[in-house]
Amino acid sequence: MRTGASEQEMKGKKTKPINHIKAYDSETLLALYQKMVTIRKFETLAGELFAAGKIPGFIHLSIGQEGSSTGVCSILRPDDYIITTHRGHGHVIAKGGDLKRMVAELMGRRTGYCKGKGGSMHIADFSLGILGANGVVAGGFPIIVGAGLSIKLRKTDQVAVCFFGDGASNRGPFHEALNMAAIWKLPILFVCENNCYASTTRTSYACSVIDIAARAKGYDIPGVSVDGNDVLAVRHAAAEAVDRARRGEGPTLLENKTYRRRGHFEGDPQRYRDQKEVVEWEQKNDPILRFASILKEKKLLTQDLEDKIAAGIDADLKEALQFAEQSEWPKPEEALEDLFFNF
Ligand SMILES: Cc1ncc(C[n+]2csc(CCOP(=O)(O)OP(=O)(O)O)c2C)c(N)n1
Ligand SMILES: [Mg+2]
Repeated sequence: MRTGASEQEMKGKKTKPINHIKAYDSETLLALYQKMVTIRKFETLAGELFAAGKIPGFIHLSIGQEGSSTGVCSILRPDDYIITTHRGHGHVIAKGGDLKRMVAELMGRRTGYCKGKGGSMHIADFSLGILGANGVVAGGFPIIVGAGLSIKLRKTDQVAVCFFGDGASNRGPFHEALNMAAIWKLPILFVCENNCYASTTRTSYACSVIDIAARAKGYDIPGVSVDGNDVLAVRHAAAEAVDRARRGEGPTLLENKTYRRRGHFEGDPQRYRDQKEVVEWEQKNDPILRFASILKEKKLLTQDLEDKIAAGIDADLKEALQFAEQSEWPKPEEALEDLFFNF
C-alpha cells in the first residue's frame, strides 16, 4: 500500500507552462482572471460568514481550486449542463450562478436558490444548465448519464459536465457511469478534481492509481491529466474534450490536479496533515497568483486594473450580502413545500 505524499502529487502535475497564452485575446484572459478572483472572494466571504455563525449546516470551500472550475466552465455554452458536488460554489459561479441568490441560500433565506431550504450542497439553476450540487459523494454520476442520454435522444449538440473528487472516483457510480457513457458514446466530460484528499484520507492512500485519468483506459475512452492550477491548461484540455463530445465521439475523463487548501469542511481541525504542506501550495502553486503574474508579465494586468477588478467584485459581494441579510427566513409551514416537481 502506498502512503504519504509523492513529490509529484505535492506539486501538482506541472504541465508545460502557460505558453499558449497568445492563442487568447486579452478580454478572454481577463475574464478568466476575474472569474477566479470572484470565486476566491465568494469562498472567503462564505468562510467568514460561517465562522460568525451566520451559515447553518456544513460548508466545503474550493479555495485553491479556482483554475479547474473556471477553466472548464469558460468553454461551455449557456445551454450545456454541469453537475457538481458538496464543494460546488466555484462551479456554480463559473457557470454564471447569481451571487445574491447563492449568499441568500447559504444563509437560509427565502430569496435563495432553494428558498433557503437546501443550503450550500443543493444549489441548482436549471435556467443556466446547473443541474445541482449533491451531498452524496458520487451522486452526480447517474444524473449526468441521464443528461447525456437526453442530449443524445434529443439530437442537440449540448455537452454535460460532471465535476467530482478523487474520493468519488473510488465509488461504484463512477465506474458504472464511465462504462455506460462509453458504450452509448454520450457527450459527457467527467472532470475529476484531484485535490490530494478525500475528507481526512490522502488520495495516495486510497486510490489504486496516481493519475486518476488512467482509469479511463478501463472504459476505452480518453483520459487526460493536467495541472489543475493552470487555468489555461485546464481550458485547453476541456475544450478538446468538449469538441470531441459535440462531434458525437463520446466522453472524456479529465483529471485536474490541484490541492484542497481549506479543511474538508469549515471547522475541520485537520489533524491528518501538516500545515506546512498547505502553506507550500499557497505560496508556490496558487492558481490566481500564477495566472496574475503571467498577465502582468504580458502587460495585460496592471496594478490599477487589478485593484479595479477587486473593488468591483467586493461591491457585488457586499450587495449580495445585504440582499441576503435583508431577506426573510422561510416560514416553518413552508418546510413541506417544493419536495416534489410537477412536470
Ligand atoms: C456516499 C457518501 N459517503 C460518504 C460521505 C461523506 N463524505 C462527504 S465528502 C467526502 C469526501 C469526498 O472526497 P472527494 O470526492 O475527493 O471530494 P473533495 O471533498 O476532496 O472535494 C466524504 C467521505 C458522503 N457524503 N456520501
Ligand atoms: Mg478530494
